[in-house]
Amino acid sequence: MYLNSPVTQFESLSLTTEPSPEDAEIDREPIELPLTRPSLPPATGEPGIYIAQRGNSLAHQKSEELQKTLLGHRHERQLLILQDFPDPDALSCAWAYQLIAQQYDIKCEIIYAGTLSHQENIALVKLTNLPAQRWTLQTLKSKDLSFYQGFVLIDNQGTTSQLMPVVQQAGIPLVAVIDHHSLQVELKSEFVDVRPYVRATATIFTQYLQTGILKLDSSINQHVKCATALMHGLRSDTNRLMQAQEEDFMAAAYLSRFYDAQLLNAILQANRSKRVMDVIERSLKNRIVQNNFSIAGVGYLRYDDRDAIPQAADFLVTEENVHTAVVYGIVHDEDDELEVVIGSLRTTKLTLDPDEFIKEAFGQDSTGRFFGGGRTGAGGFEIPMGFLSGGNENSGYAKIKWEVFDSQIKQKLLRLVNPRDNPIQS
Ligand SMILES: [Mn+2]
Repeated sequence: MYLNSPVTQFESLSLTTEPSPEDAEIDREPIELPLTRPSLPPATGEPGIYIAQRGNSLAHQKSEELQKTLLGHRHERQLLILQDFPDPDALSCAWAYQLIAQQYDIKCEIIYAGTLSHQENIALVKLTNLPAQRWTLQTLKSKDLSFYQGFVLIDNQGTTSQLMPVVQQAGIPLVAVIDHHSLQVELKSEFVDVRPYVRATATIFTQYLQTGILKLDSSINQHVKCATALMHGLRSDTNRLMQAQEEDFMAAAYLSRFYDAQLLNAILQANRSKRVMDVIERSLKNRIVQNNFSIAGVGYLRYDDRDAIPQAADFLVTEENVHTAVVYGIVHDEDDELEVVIGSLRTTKLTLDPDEFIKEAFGQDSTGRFFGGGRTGAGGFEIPMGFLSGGNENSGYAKIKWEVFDSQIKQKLLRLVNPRDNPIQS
C-alpha cells in the first residue's frame, strides 16, 4: 500500500513545471502494469495503466503524496473552492476530489461564488447531479467557518474567486492546490500539484485515478457520471481534444472505459440562449482585426450571460487570418450594483503565451495582483470597476463609461499587437 510508504520518499520532490528528462528514469520503478504491453486492456475489470511516461512517475508521486495528505486529515471537513464562474474542468475535478476524499471520511463542499453561466455547464450539473453549490459572499458570512478544517483550490489558484480572501481571513488553512494554470501567486499549501504544461486539470485527476487512488467501477452510477464529467472537462479544455497532448489522450482513453457517451452527448447538445447569441452577434459587428488579432468589445451584459464572452472569443478565433481573439464587456450584477470588466482570449498561435500576454497587457492592481492570466491557448481577465460601478439608468453616463473602458482596453491590447513596439512577436 502507498499509504504506509515512508515520508522521506517524497520529501525531496520539488515542484516541476516543465517535463524533465529524469522522469523517464524514475519510471523503471515497479508499477502495477508494464507500459509496453501491446494488446488492449479489457474494457472492464482491473485497471490497467497506460499513461505517457512523463506523466506516469510524477502522477504516481503526486498521487501518493495526496493520499498521505488526505490520510493526515481524516474525518475533517473541507471547502473546495472553484473560480467564480466554474467550467467543466473545475467542476468535474472537484467532484473527483470529493469522491477520493470520501474514502478518508473527509466531507467536502464544492463551492463557487458566481454563477453557472455557460449552457453546457448548467446541463453538466443538472444531468449528472454534480454536487456543486453556489455560495455568495453573504452565504459565506452566514456560515460558521470554524466547522471547516481546510480548503482546497482546484483548477485555480484563488485569484479568480471572491471567496478566497474571506476563507483565508477566517484562518482556514490551504490543504491542496491542484491546477494547470501558470503559477499566479505564492501559496502556502500542504499539497501542491501545479502543472502548466498539462492541458486540463481533468488529465491530472484521471492520472490520480489510474494510480488507484479511487477504483472506478462501471456499476456505480456516480463513478460513471464523474468519469463523464471528467471527459467533458478534458474535452472542453483541449478544444475537443484538438489541442490535447499524449497525456490528455491517455487520460481520455482511460475514461473511455467508464464514461457514458450518451450522457456526454446530451450535455453537449445544450442550446445557447438568445442573449448569448446576441453577445456573439455584437462581437462580430464590433470586432477590429489587426495583425491577425481580432478584438471586440461587446458592451454591457448580465451576470448570468458572462460565459457568452469566452464563447464569442471561441467563435472569432475561427476567422480566416485570425490567430488570436480577445472579447470583453462590462458584466453587471443587478443585486449588488457591482460591475466588472471581463475578457477572454483565445489563440491558436503556439508561440503566444496567453498568461504572459494578459499580464503584460493589463498589469497589476495596487495590491500586486494581476488582472488576469491564462493557460495554453486561452486566458482571461477581470478588472473591477469599483467606484464607477452602477448609475447606468443614466444612459448618457453608461455610454461614456463604456467608451472609456473600451478605448483603454483597446489601447492596452494594441500596444502589444502593433509590431513596432511588440515584445510578444519579436
Ligand atoms: Mn482547466
